[in-house]
Amino acid sequence: MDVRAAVAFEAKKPLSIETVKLEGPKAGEVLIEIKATGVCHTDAYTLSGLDSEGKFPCILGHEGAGVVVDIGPGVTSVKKGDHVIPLYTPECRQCDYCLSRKTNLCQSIRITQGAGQMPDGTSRFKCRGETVWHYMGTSTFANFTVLPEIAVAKIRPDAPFEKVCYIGCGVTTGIGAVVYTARVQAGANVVVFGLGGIGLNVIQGARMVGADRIIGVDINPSRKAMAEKFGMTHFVNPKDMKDEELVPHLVELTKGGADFSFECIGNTKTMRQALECCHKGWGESIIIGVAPSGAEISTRPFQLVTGRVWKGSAFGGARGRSDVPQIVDWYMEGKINIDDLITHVMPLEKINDAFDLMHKGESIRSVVTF
Ligand code: NAD
Ligand code: AHE
Ligand code: ZN
Repeated sequence: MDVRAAVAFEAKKPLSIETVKLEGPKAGEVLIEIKATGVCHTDAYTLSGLDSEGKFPCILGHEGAGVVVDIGPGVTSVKKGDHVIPLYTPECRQCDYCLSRKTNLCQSIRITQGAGQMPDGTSRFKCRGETVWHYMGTSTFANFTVLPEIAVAKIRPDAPFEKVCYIGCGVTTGIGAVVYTARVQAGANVVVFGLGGIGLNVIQGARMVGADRIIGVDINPSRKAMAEKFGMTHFVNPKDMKDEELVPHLVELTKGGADFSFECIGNTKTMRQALECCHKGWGESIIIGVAPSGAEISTRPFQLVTGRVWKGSAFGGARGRSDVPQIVDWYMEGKINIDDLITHVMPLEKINDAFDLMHKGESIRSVVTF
């Protein structure tokens, strides 16, 4: 079939709106009509050319919501008409990783997914006769896409696509890092580096679980008001002090160090600061930000010897098919705020504006509706 998609032909170039050929679903796969998709910083990261898994031409996008319009042979968990959120972290419930119960990182299709392919090693998209690769197994910058059934979460039909698409990445990543990865306890002191589409969700997760001090760190002063609305108690702009003053200032504000810190930027320098502002003996720092391929983190090993813990979190530690429907319920029940984080809505033709707004620090989340 013909679909409308924003194609990334090469790194660092604007996306191009094209009519693309899409093959239908094979065994175990579903065809989804994408109704809305968010634009995440990770899409910009891959488009920048710094992602070792970036493969061009491709259809980016991994924060979507839509409807199942066709199913391939053997599909049992969803049917035509079901509302779904595509999962870049699938949940097969059969691989060693899923069965371990220790991680959300299902590996059943990770290799082909990282190579821009469907599980059978092929791409289903073609543009002007040329293969176009999938991205993160989701390719939501298209009005139709195919996905394995293990990579869709069935959600309630009354949830608005243009809001809950954000649960496909940013909301789940931020709130999940607090509740599933770090398991932040009530009364904890929390420091959040980066108050964008992910960090603000960390903040609302921390408030949800009853954290005490919630300190936000960002170089963009316009983030302060929004972060306060979501539960931030103190704002720190690193530009207001010398580099070496930031960590001691955060340790003082947290009365000895953070119980938990979260890095939501993707910068190796702030990753180190996030670890080092943690409390001696027990503070845990969770890396969420994606740093350029080849970048490395460093700290004095003494920081770890003296009890600080460095961890990472992908998709908030959430098991997509099991946890995403519940996060949609939290939104529908008013327990979490998504509406105020979606600062811009646009048609597919304007998708490059979403990247510009992000780079200028003017948007939290832009959502494309089809
Ligand atoms: P964003 O652009 O919306 O937000 C980034 C924020 O960091 C901005 O507010 C910016 O002003 C701030 N910032 C930049 N440099 C800074 C510095 N030196 N000190 C303090 N603040 C600084 O991005 P986002 O969509 O929130 O994504 C954040 C990061 O998380 C990206 O690296 C993205 O790739 C990554 N991410 C990871 C996962 C995961 O599963 N691990 C999921 C989604 C996004
Ligand atoms: N391809 C990149 C890694 C990118 C990355 O870390 N992705 C996160 C999700 S970011 C969503 O916005 C993730 O889920 N990682 C786990 C995984 O298996 O990819 C690179 O640097 O090679
Ligand atoms: Zn994302």
